[in-house]
Amino acid sequence: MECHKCSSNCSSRSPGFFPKFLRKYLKKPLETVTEPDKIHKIALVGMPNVGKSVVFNGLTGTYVTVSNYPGTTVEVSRGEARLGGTPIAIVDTPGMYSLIPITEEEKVSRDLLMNESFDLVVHVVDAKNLSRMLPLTFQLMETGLPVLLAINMMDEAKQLGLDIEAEDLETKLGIPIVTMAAALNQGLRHLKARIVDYVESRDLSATHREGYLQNRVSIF
Ligand SMILES: Nc1nc2c(ncn2[C@@H]2O[C@H](COP(=O)(O)OP(=O)(O)OP(=O)(O)O)[C@@H](O)[C@H]2O)c(=O)[nH]1
Ligand SMILES: [Mg+2]
Repeated sequence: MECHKCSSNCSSRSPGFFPKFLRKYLKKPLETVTEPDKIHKIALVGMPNVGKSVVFNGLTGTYVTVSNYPGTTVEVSRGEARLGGTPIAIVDTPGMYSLIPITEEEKVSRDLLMNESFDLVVHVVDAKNLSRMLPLTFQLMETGLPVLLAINMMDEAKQLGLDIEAEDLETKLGIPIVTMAAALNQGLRHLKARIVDYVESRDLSATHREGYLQNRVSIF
């Protein structure tokens, strides 16, 4: 329909006029914008097949989006958890062996850690192969990232007769440690409690963030 045939008197309206039936589309993005700094954000990182996605599902439930990391075909899952009343954004990163990337997945995980500001990085490891996995914990810590170590697959480690002295390790490493068997829903509540404890201690997060920002330049 040509404009002059329209029954509406458009010319008398201000330039900001927007048809009523379209206003909901105009308003929606503005209303849903949240300030990123107001929500705590954590990343799940670790080698492939250690149980990151099982932990992610245990933390987030149904509020999940999966999308390709920009410019890649690598999928990154994002979700939100409400832990003890605290909303926390959670990112499930692709498996990586080292912060010095070889594969595209590792590069995506490294970029995520470098480009997004996380209040906490949960390093998920396989209890059966702890000594092979701890070097990545050290790399993450050296970068200044705030790290929590989640020692997963404790059920299989126990079957093999492996005994992990988590409290001793926690004292030695100086970071929070949780033991769990995510697939059996064991240790998940403890993990949630420690995540909340950690992200709510803002001073600690700020200190870690400062160290992180200083160190990231020297390592990368
Ligand atoms: N026995 C046992 N199996 C587990 C546990 N947690 C995860 N798994 C299993 O380990 C396998 C890998 O789990 P995922 O969550 O896909 O591992 P991931 O770290 O996300 O792997 P990538 O995405 O490839 O890096 C699955 O078959 C899980 O069911 C656990 O605590 N105990
Ligand atoms: Mg996964």
